[in-house]
Amino acid sequence: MKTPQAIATLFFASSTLFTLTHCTKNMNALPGKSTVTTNGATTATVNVQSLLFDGDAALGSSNVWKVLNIEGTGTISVDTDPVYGQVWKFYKPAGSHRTEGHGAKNYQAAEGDDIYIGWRSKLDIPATQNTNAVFQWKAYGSTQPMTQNFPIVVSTSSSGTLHLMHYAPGKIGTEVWVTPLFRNTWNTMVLHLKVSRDASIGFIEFWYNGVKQTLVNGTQRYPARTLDADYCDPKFGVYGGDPSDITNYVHGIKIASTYAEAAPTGGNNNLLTTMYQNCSYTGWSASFGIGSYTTADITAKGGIDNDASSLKIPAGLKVTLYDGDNFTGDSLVLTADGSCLKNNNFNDKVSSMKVEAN
Ligand SMILES: [Ca+2]
Ligand SMILES: [Ca+2]
Repeated sequence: MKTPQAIATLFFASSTLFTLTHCTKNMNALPGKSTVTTNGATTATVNVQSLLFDGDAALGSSNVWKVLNIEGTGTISVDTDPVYGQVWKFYKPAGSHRTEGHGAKNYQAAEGDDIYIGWRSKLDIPATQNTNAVFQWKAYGSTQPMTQNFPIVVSTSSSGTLHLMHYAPGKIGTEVWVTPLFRNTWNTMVLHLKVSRDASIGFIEFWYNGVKQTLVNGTQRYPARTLDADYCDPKFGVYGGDPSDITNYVHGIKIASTYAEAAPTGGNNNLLTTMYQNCSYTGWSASFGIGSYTTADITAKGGIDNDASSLKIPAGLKVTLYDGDNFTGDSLVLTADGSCLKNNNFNDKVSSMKVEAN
């Protein structure tokens, strides 16, 4: 009973073709093909897609969430994003404690399952506002003991980071992974879980913006107990961060048995700032991700010392320009496009630069 939303399509070797819709509940939705016998006569090749749950906002709240958890005056609504269309908008006002959607409707992970949970998120939040969670893998039920409560959490910290936490029995937290918090821009995440109450069987893997991450143990797989109490469900939104107005936009929620089907496509935020020779973004150009760049580094990427006159800076980045090499001399901080550095008394001066998460 673990794959109620699995979709299986049968491709028959003969000319017969039909779609199986209501007979999938006892099937393992493993990817790939297998041969089945129907009525003891027809042999077919089954191509089972591995999408287990689709949390698309366009499907409507009643088809995605089991329960809406709002403590205070928050709202869960559907917003229109210029790139992604309909997205979930979880708004938690200052003074409220929780605005979360408890998924996943018609889906339940079971002991031994191997699943990928993918989504993209954009957080409108003060830079150093800690939260209890912007994503939870939350335990429910009372037949079996509740020892972890929330085995896996993604949350923000007061030091301006986004981190992935695992809570072992006794609610002993470990920061499994951490990155500077990129606010007001889309970031994609995929959790790969081996779902188990046995810590020697269960594990966590994690992709951020399309890149599989090295975790706190120095490898890309963190062994852990990933199932607590009777069952665990994913929750999205905002929990905690009570002093602040916080909005978490979430899109592309999927649970699947392969990375490829769970991972949000496109729009990965490998954020780059681009420097141009002339005002209004013309002439030579050179692009830079997060990092520190000396004159030699700028030259190596196609820039020219003392020549830059405009910069494109996407939301989520802060750029500090320096007149001197090695981050010395006069400096200028920009957090948005600079169409002509003459306006900032910084034309044809840039000799080194730092690009940071904003
Ligand atoms: Ca110039
Ligand atoms: Ca200079």
